[in-house]
Amino acid sequence: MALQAMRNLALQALLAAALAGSAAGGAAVCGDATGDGAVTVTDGVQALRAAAGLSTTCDDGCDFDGNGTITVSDGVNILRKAAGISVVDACDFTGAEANGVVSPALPVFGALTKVPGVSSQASLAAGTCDNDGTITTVGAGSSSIITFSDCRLGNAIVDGTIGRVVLGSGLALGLDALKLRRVRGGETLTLNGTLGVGDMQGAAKLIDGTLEADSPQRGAFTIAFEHIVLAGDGAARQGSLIFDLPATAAGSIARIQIDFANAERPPAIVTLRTQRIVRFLLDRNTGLLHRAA
Ligand SMILES: [Ca+2]
Repeated sequence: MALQAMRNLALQALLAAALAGSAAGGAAVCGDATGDGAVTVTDGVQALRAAAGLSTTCDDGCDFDGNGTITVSDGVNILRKAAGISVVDACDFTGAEANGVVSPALPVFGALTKVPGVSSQASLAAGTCDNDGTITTVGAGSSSIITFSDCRLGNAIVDGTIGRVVLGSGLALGLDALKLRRVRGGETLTLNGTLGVGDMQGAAKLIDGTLEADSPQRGAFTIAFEHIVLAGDGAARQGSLIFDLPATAAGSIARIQIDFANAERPPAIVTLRTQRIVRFLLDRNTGLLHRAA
């Protein structure tokens, strides 16, 4: 009886630890398809569904051997883990980490299109948010200040200011503590720095410059805009967005480069601190990276 009681206590402690981990949104667990922090038969079934091409809750946690695809073998190994059988797990959570860096930053394009002279489309240039938040523009002509307050733009809430100065060849935009908060997930990013905006054919604009980014999860890093062509509809159609994460930043990722081109799913190259390269494709609708096949 005493032994059984001790086993029960140990089990409870393990369960409490697992629950605490998931509640804090902590480290992902290899084999955990449902995201509850534990690995059960349900997770194995979800992986087998993914392997069969059926709807599933799977993400990186289902690719048990970390080879980039979810197969029957992954599902079987997750079932083995759920049964308490010793198996080697090698999930690669680079995708989740890369999305933590990229997805809170992409809404900056939505904010830029609200600056007079950046987007020529009246519907985009009009100072309206998708919620009750506000965009206020003070000044006009050669210089103005655009202030965002609790303004939902697509997947993010935007707060802070963008200063705008007309130069001979275009605009200079100064981002002053522009805060982006992703609605789903709640990650935040604060941006400071200057971007140059030049005119191109039609309604398109050319954006160059480097911003200082700061996030509670990552620390400080930079985001470089290299000849990014912003189409009239606010979509990036050419150029590169490069995230440089110094050694002081948290995580295993050193650099992320998204090459926009005209592709519906632009390629993103993630370089880990180990020099290993992992390739992704960006889903423009969700702003999320998915592992390239
Ligand atoms: Ca696999």
